[in-house]
Amino acid sequence: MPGPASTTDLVVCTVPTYNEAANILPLAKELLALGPNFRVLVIDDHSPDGTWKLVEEAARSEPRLFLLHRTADKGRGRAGRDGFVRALELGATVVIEMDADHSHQPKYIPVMLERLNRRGEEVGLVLGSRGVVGGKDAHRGLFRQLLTKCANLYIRMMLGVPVRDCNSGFRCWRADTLRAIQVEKTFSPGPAIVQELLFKTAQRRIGIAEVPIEFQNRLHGQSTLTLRILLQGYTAVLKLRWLAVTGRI
Ligand SMILES: Nc1nc2c(ncn2[C@@H]2O[C@H](COP(=O)(O)OP(=O)(O)OP(=O)(O)O)[C@@H](O)[C@H]2O)c(=O)[nH]1
Ligand SMILES: [Mg+2]
Repeated sequence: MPGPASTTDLVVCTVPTYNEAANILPLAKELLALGPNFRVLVIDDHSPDGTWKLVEEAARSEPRLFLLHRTADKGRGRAGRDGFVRALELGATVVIEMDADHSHQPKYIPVMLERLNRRGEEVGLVLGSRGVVGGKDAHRGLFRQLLTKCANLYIRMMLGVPVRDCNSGFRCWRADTLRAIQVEKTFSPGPAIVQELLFKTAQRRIGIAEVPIEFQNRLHGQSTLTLRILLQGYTAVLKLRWLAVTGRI
């Protein structure tokens, strides 16, 4: 069933942060400028660089900016889960999920919303995708691009999800989709939340569309991606397959 027009959606942009002090406020400003129906929810895991303090301070004079300051149970996946739950509590009809480091450019959000709400199509999730015609990962080194390609191939084979960019953390969710996949029960503690939610959406046969995006390198700060996290990602996908085979998800 097509959703309401994008102009009537309450769009909550969820942005998990860990040491993103140089990135977060300019990004929040850009997101809020997309329209009066936009809210920004920053989910910070008590960043040592004080990201949460900057957001807390800015939120005092900006009623459309919200902070979820987490001090326990840290991790990208847990922060993402709590962010989705809070976004639904805020009354979101559409939830955007994106990184704070300017890799995901706000200019694509209206395009993603248009795709989500296109008449006559049943789409419950739109991915900002590097894997479809027009999508680009050009600013990344060859090695990182190769890693992404291998990971995509592996995930598509293991999970059978019908999309080209299984690693995209730039996504536009219909609130009903998040409720249907019981987002509050998300169990991935780390970045594998991206694949867990994608898999659960595909399992329920909810329509998934991809719009091309040009992925940018992070503007400021350091990546949280390590070899350990990368390997954990591969085992997390195996675990998802196993849980599905044994009928537990
Ligand atoms: N709240 C919270 N956010 C996190 C955590 N780890 C990463 N993030 C945020 O999640 C987003 C993605 O993390 P990145 O470090 O950019 O990881 P990546 O995009 O795989 O790696 P790069 O492309 O190299 O930047 C960023 O906005 C981070 O600040 C965490 O433990 N808690
Ligand atoms: Mg990043």
